[in-house]
Amino acid sequence: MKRLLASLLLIIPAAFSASADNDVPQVANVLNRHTTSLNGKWNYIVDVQEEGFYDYRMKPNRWGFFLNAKPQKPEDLIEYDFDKSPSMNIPGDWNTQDDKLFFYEGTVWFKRSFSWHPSSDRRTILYFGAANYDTHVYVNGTHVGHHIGGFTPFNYDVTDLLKDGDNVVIVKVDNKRRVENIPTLIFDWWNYGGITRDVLLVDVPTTYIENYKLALLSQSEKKGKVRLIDFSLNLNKAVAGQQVTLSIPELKVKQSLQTDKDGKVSTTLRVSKLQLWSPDSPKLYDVNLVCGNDTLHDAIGFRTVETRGKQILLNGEPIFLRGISIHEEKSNGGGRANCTEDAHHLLSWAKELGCNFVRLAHYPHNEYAVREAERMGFLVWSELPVYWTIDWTNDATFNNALHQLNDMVARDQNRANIIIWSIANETPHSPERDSFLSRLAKSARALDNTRLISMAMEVTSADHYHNRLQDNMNEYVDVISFNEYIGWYRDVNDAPKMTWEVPYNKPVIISEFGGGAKAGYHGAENQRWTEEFQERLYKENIAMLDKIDGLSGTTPWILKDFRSPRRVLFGVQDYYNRKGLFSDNGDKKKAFYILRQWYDSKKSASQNNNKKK
Ligand code: GCB
Repeated sequence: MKRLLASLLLIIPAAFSASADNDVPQVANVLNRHTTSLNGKWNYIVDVQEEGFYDYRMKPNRWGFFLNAKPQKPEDLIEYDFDKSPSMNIPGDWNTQDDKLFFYEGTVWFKRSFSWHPSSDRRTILYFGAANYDTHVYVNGTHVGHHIGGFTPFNYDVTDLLKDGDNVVIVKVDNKRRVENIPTLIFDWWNYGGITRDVLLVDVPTTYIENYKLALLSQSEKKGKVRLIDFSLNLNKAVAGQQVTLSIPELKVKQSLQTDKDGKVSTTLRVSKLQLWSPDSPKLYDVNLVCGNDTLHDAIGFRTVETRGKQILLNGEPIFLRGISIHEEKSNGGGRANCTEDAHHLLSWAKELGCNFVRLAHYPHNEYAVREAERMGFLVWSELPVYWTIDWTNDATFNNALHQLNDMVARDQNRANIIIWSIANETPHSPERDSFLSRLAKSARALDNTRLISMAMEVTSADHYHNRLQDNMNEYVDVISFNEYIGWYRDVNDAPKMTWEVPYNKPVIISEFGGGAKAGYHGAENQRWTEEFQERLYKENIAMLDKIDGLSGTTPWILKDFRSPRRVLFGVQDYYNRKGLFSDNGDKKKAFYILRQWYDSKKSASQNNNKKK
């Protein structure tokens, strides 16, 4: 018995007691702070059996990898050495950087050394833009945090662990799919593993601005030509009496406020001659914040978004959202996208298509992408990876979703272009799902009432050709969005006979429709995988959808072919979902021109309407 107990102890992982600490507040707007990049080459060790996770005190000849141990004497046995291991680029997924890791799902350890010279009156925050999926972080051998979730930022104050001179950060990333995760076991995109976004050391004073929000109040709260902007800010600690100065020079705003006992300030600004942000005129204002030694800059746009009956109003005017869905994948052959250039490339294609809206599916995309979309004039739908068959009754799963929601909102609440928080995609109906999603929707609304809430629903058909949308979540969302695949998962010849009924007085977005085609494969329009098949599918769908009462926008599936392990048809799919309007190499398919033509006509119609006013 004793032996059994002893051997059980040997397999306890070093950080077993550290459950995920996703509660650590986010330091917002890191891209405009004083930072030192830890991007670049990191050594890595693939650890299929979690060998590196065991504490050397329990398994003396194993030495947890987080210790970065080195033999002290010639006879010392240490069976790993980061410095002799290969390296890869961070940020970057491991799947496209090492052929052996293309299909790998499991643990990889990463190590990076850096030199540092601490200064007594500053704090250092170690920031990760994202790592997919379950991450442990160690600095100089000490465990500093455990984060779960693959698409949101997290950070740790590591000041007290840093030494003058050489320092080591070691990160364990595990991307095994698990039933209780968000997303869960099955999803239709590549499970890119690794440290997929920036790693930065953020330099801040001991008291610093943690987050803030500037939001234009709705049309109804407009007082003559004066517009009202709500401003709120919180420091990293609850200290009263700190002076915070906000200035927006172009609007002649300069305000000084004192923090309350919680380290917060809030006020409503009155501004005149405000130029609103819109896709046609994506105006951003320089905003400066100062609190003691902390100074922070941002570029912020102001707009309102509301619904009126079945219309979406941007700045008080009805708008048709000419959208497209996008995965966060590089335009040249795949791999996780992670920089402005990657985003710009994809968004330029969306511009060419005539879009004013993008659905960043199916998880929060990186901050560069959201900001680039804002500069280029794209409205954005931002989404949580609550996808398909989530473990609805698991409290930990709900908390995970809630953390991802909080982090998505905390990072992007000042982006004028985000108009929709989407809380889920194609979730099969059940009372458990309704309970989970309604709680999530309420939380989203409580966090941010300056945007619309939606989710991609499924249609439950009443009879063969008559589709009636019925979803108990209708009362929790502002916009009714649903995916439909007439022409792909159902016969394209059905399209002209189909009628759609959305029995709710809310705007409608078709969040997905589309079908696959292999670029360059031509043939008859009833021949699957030809560009002609996809072209016809788009023609039929557009004609069908245009008749839906309250149609306020569409985000067809999808801009570009993307990698997915579910898509195994040899010679055609080759692990790509082929529903792109562009191939993975950037070749336009015929359906691109059909959608562009429709969007051109929608744009002209809205311009004519505006002229008539
Ligand atoms: C869907 C999903 C999307 C898939 C798509 C497809 O409904 O929302 O993630 O990739 O269908 O291609 O089947």
